[in-house]
Amino acid sequence: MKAHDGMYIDGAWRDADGRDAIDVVNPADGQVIGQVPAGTALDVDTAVRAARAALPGWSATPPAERAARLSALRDVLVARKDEIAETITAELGSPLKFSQSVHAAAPIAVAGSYAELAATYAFEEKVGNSVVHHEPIGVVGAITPWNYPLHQIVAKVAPALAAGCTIVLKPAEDAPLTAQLFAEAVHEAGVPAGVFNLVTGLGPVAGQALAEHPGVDLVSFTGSTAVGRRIGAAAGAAVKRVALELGGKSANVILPSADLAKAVNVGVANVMSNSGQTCSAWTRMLVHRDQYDEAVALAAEAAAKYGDRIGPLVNAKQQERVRGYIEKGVAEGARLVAGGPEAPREEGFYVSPTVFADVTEDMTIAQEEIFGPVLSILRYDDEEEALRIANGTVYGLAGAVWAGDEAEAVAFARRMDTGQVDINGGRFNPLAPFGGYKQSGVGRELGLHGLTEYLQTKSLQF
Ligand code: TXE
Repeated sequence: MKAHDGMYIDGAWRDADGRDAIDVVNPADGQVIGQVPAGTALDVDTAVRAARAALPGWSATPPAERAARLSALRDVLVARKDEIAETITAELGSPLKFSQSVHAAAPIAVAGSYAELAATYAFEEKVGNSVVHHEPIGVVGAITPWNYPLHQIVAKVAPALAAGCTIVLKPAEDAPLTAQLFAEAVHEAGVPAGVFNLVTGLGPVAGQALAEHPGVDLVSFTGSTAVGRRIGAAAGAAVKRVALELGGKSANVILPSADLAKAVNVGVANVMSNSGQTCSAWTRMLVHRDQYDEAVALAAEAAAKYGDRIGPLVNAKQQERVRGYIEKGVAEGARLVAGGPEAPREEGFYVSPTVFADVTEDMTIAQEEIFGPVLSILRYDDEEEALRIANGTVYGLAGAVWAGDEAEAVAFARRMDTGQVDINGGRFNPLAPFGGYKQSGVGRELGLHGLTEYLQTKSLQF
């Protein structure tokens, strides 16, 4: 795999201050496939200064020209789609088909949507005797995770560019090659020097330096709740804007009138997709008591079909973490009906697709984010109990409702404390806002709501 040994700062690849390197490992076989520099606080500072210097020019660039750069970026991503998919498969271990159809395709749709929004959004609007200007917030510090490595980057960088902000990105240490490829794409798209900058490095070093840099006006973070909490606290102390996209423990509520087999099969696929490393995954399936045994049998069968076809987890630490949760589920009395803590292969960081039945609300596996291919199936007696269980975690990122009648599902969804609900399956929509209720986060990504995260308003009174 091609790797740059510098940082992309001010429009060029430059030597890093940091002398240490980060090994990039293919989790499917544990082989080192490249190295990137581990940035220091000085690397971050250089990048933030470049972003600040570029801010007056980019924020004054007409939205139509910003839209043209975003459109060019989308075209470069389309042209390099195969390379993107191969790089993500090498870093993340995801099956190539999934890398093509999801990891590479979703960011293309998102970049395209912001090219359009930049061109059409009313950056000035008349309100009574005032004109309200929507101005860029300034320099954005973006910190992204590895689970959807390109999508998470584009979901921050595209709206920031559309808004007229400049950016310093610190991507996840597990997937830096995808970030380097993205920096090449930004360059190829003709985005001016300094508008987008990349510093690879470790979270507690480069990530923390970026989050705490006084030259950063908005920190946009996606990752663990523990780190998000710290970043939020630091931003609060500095009175600076923050957007946090954190964990989830989403409920898949199957109402008695639903097509049970479809709801269970799609539900299992949702959890196993990307080896369960999806913050919005429907990891708790809620089934009515009368249909419970049938649902468990269907889910066990569906999970067993996955066999060893799913990809590995991203690294040994995540594999250990997920195994630990599976062991805890067994110890707390849940019934294993598919999979288990053992890996289906000797090589690579795999975990078998796992399904637990007889899961009760109080169990750890029903409350905490596992971030692996593990589904918990819970029983409910009536709709009120289903709702109480669905809303009974600290999270509120996503969810699903299935019913024979769409209106019935929508009525239930309205009462869920969560940021996004798929009705009878749902489909990805790059224009729909995505983000959390409760401890799943602060702020929204994608679409118009994602754009306004990067804007601040000024009113002129006449
Ligand atoms: O996350 P981290 P990890 C959850 C999921 C997973 C767990 C741990 O449950 O099992 O988090 O994953 C940077 N200051 N999610 O350890 O550490 C880090 O370098 C500033 C949910 O990978 O939060 C990376 O770029 N930045 C999730 C990013 O934060 C710091 C996606 C995320 O890494 C930092 C990923 C610090 N002190 C994990 N420490 C989702 N919401 O989709 C780390 N980072």
